Amino acid sequence: SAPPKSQYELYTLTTWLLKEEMNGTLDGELATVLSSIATACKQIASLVTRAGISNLTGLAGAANIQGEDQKKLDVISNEVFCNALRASGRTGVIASEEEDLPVSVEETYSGNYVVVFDPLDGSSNIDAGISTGSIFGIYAPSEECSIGDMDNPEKMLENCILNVCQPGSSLLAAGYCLYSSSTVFVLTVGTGVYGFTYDSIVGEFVLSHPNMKVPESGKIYAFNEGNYCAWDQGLKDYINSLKDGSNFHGQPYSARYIGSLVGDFHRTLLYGGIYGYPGDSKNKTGKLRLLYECAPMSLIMEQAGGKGSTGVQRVLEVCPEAVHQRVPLFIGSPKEVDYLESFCK
Ligand code: P6P
Repeated sequence: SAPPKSQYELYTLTTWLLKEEMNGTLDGELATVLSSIATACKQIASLVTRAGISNLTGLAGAANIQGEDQKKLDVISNEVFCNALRASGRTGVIASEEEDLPVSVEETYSGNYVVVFDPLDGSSNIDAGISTGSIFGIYAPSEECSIGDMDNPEKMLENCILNVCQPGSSLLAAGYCLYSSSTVFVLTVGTGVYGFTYDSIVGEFVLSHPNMKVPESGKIYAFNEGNYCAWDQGLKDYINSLKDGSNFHGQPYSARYIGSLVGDFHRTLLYGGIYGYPGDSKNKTGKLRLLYECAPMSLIMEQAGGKGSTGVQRVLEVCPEAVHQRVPLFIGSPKEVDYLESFCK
């Protein structure tokens, strides 16, 4: 019979990765990449928590390719992620919201994984101490093209772009780390969704949310209604039906909007409902980036029994044509996303 459970047994992220590896559902090299990402998130959690007392709030004085003013912690978090991925020795190419172009990693000696990430999403909330998060996705290197050799930089860049521009359906793993009232690392490797809460005393992510499943339906919607006037009529009708109760629930929804995708997503995953960032008359494809925001979050939501849609198609089926391509995103409980799509057809 199984030995009595020790009161001191700690089920950490490391334990979980080792068990997935032993079950044959996770390649050891990929486990190493995930472990290095978790270390980067621990470092970022500490930086974010102490931003106000270590002169790390405010702007960095530069803008990224998105034209967004970079916060100091955007730049530092990006550096933390890149350092951790290089040090893993298993990463071939990285693409970041904060990097204009994908970067090939010379230090690779095994694995050669492609990692896409938003190192600190929602950083405009930093100075106010409101939730932020890191988002990542991991692909196998593209069979069609190896990264190539250093003496042909143009060809190498082209191959790097081809390696990162893969549809979300090809993701091997995806996850995020929420920096909020607690620090929670949530990931999927294709066998369901698991959440680990950071225990700063031990310095480990400890399993707190085994096999997460989004409720079939919920009563909360998260949209920035400040953009209402720029939305198309179908979307206005949809939002109005949530507010006046003329929806399939037969009663009004509650509105919650943190302005941080990771915070709004995590609440939606746990409580149900829908988060949306639609396209509008100003930006037809919306604001969120397909590669390192919408696709990883859609894989997680689908693995938890939910849906991630552009309004007209499954996010995971969209094949990126550009690294920083944007798509509209509607993500959450299956019933809410289906209902939303009925207004977008
Ligand atoms: P808005 C943060 O900048 C972000 O990318 C997401 O985290 C968040 O959900 C969204 O943009 C907020 O955008 O236009 O509502 O402020």
